[in-house]
Amino acid sequence: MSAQQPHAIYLEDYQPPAWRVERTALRFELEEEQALVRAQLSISINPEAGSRQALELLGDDEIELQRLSIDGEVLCASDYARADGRLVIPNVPDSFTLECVTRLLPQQNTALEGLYKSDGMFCTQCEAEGFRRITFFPDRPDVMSVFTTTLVADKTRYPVLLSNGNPVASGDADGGRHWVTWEDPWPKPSYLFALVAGDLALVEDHYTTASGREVALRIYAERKDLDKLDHAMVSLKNAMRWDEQVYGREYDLDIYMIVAVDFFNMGAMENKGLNIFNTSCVLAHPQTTTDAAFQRVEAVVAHEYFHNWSGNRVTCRDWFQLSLKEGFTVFRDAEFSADMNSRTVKRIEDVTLLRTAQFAEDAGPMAHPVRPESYIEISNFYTLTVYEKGAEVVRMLHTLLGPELFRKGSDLYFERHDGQAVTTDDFVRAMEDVSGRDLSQFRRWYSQAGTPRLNVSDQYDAETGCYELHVSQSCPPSPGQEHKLPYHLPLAMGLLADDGTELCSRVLELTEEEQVFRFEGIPSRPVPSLLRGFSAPVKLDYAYTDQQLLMLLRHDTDGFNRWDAGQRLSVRLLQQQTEAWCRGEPMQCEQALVDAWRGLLRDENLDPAMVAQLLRLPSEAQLSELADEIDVIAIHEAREFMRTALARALESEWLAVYQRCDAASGTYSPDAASIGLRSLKNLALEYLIATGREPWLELARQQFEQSDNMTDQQAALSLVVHSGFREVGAELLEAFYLQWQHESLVMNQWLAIQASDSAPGALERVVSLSRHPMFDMRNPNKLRALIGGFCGQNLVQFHAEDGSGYTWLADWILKLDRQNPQVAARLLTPLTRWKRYEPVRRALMRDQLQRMMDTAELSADVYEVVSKSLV
Ligand code: B3K
Ligand code: ZN
Repeated sequence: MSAQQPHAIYLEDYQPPAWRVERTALRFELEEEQALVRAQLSISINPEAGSRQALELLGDDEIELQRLSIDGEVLCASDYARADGRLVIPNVPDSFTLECVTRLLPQQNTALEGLYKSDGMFCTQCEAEGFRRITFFPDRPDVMSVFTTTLVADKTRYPVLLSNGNPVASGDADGGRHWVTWEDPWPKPSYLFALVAGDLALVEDHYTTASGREVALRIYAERKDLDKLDHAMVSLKNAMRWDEQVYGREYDLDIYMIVAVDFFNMGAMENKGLNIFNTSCVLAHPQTTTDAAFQRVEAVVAHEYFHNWSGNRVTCRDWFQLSLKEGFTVFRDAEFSADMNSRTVKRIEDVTLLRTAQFAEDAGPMAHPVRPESYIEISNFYTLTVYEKGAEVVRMLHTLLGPELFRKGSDLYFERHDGQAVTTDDFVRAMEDVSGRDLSQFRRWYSQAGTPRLNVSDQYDAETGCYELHVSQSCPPSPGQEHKLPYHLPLAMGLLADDGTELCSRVLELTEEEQVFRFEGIPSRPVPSLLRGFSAPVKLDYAYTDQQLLMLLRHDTDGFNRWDAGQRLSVRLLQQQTEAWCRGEPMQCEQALVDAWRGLLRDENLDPAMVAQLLRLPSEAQLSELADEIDVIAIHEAREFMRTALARALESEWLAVYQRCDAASGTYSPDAASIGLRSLKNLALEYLIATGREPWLELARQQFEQSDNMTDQQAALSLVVHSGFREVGAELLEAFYLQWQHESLVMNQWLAIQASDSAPGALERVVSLSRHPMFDMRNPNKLRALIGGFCGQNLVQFHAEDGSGYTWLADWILKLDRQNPQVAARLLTPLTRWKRYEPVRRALMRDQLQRMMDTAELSADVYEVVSKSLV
């Protein structure tokens, strides 16, 4: 148990800030041993606050306060109190300038929050509460200030000095140092502050906005990575154009900068005018980057750019409102990616993530509403629920209102709240105001946690031609929420005749616990295609027959539901095999499925990207989420059995498809059509390898050696490493290492592929990799590759029956917690799901949680996750 139990913060306790900070002038003296920060804050009383209060600034206990003055008068220790991350000054005038000098040790900052060093360059991460590690400030998003920042540093080591806004002055200083002053005219919360100092190279381009404003676009990285920035630049320009066309939003500064850093806790950060990116989300080159990573770069560059409006110009009142900016921005970036690539494939990928990981979160101990009611450590709430489910909630508004009204609503929201810090309620109100609709029941999506369940049954009267759908909804209890009220949701659907003809398509609105929808003039008993496009983040049950699913897989006009029909069928058959395996009975592969897949493989008119999605079996993680009680081994065995059976039964089809796609792929290009061809080609190779036959091993080896792009090379590598061909796997790993040892991001993949290898001896392998020079425990990307790869992608081995995987993870968490609590808490996720497993593993997982709980001095981050998991 930690010495001092961290306490929770509640949404209902929100109070407007007592003080405002109109202007903030910062001066950073960056040195090798330390950084000195002088902050001058123009503070005045907030007329909107209830009553006058003492001035309270937030500042981490670790920072050294060197001097504090008010209007030039230095304060002595008795003039203020400093404790528990706060600095309280009781006697201050109504309006004054506070000056504060702090001393920091960025070189020792391993938490990567606040000011820290990444590979010799200074950089910052302030969201959510990093600014208080730099200086004392009302570090909360509803205090918005105009920032001016001066950076002073050695000119040779740090020729590039960047901060938010525009550079307004610069010059040389004594001792080989230089300085630059940046001014950001837009008031912003402290979480959007950023600085970078380093020896960086850049690519530069420019963009002319719709209204004719010229914007310089600069992407900075280490010199060796200069050839990997083109894709990010193209993506940025596409995103800028798209936001003008689709949302009418223009960029508002003269410069837009992105900086790539290797040590970063998450993907990227939308600091005003100066985005800081994890290298993994910005660098891209055909030879070193996979298609998936190319698409991720495009999506993340767009996401951070879109935040300039949904997040920066209009920001969050408090951190409970995080989904206001994140849910909306994820919805925006998903639509952007859908427009740039294949809409259906993007939707399938997003829904798969939601169903696999967000549904699991919703069913676990950390379940929380899209707008949480309380938190201990806000970093733990940058979750799939806030981001992905939050985006689904915005998507439902889009569906309910239709595109025109939704656009009117977003226009009103941006106009009404420009320059303000607001709430999810304000967002919904804008949608209500333009549509005249009452969305009060819809707001439950923000306040109730858990994944709702829809139960659908139907009735058909052949004489009257009347068809009825009976829909009931419910939502399971979640921590602190025993009973849920019914949701308001759009249920997009269609009716198909037996031969696949579409009889009608509609969006039904659900508001009641039980509802009946009637359709007249239906000539014969139809097959319903339900929840088209995944119109709401729910689980839907309807007693489809296998025949009906096969018909939908062939004929549904909704591409998403075609895929979903196939998934439902695969899930059903896999669940049957899992049960057979548990009973010790032989497993079987349904001939109807083989025939349906053969049809898809032989149809050359289908979109390869879509076929690749249709022929992918649901993952072990997704099957686990769907299980009543997770039996990791049974799921693995059933899936392997099915994969091998489908591989062997369709061997000649897989080969034909492999050859067809290979012949059709020209030189590498990351466009949607080429990506689709590669994805089907590599899926075919996966099944060929799964036959266990030697010729296909040679085919994979050839692809590994001859391909001109990382997508194909890495696919071949991982297929061989994860196959029974152990010796060749080891050989390819070695060759890959020798080829790419100087590319850190490629080496992360090399670590992840090995970590997710489920063959016996996996724990020994990851233990030895953790001592490999390529691994660096201070770098979150390496941690995610190795520890995340083992615990999240290697389910059979992580869940080894002796509990060794759990102990290994807990050991890591305890070690990492002292270094980087945020990453430690995140890596802990697999253990939080302990209640879902069978009794033996359940107990072993719980033991490790308890062991962590009994450890003195856990960070608030890890404490919150562990303590909530043990309830
Ligand atoms: N807003 C940042 C996330 C910050 C996470 C802080 N722990 C990236 C994004 O969502 O765009
Ligand atoms: Zn975001």
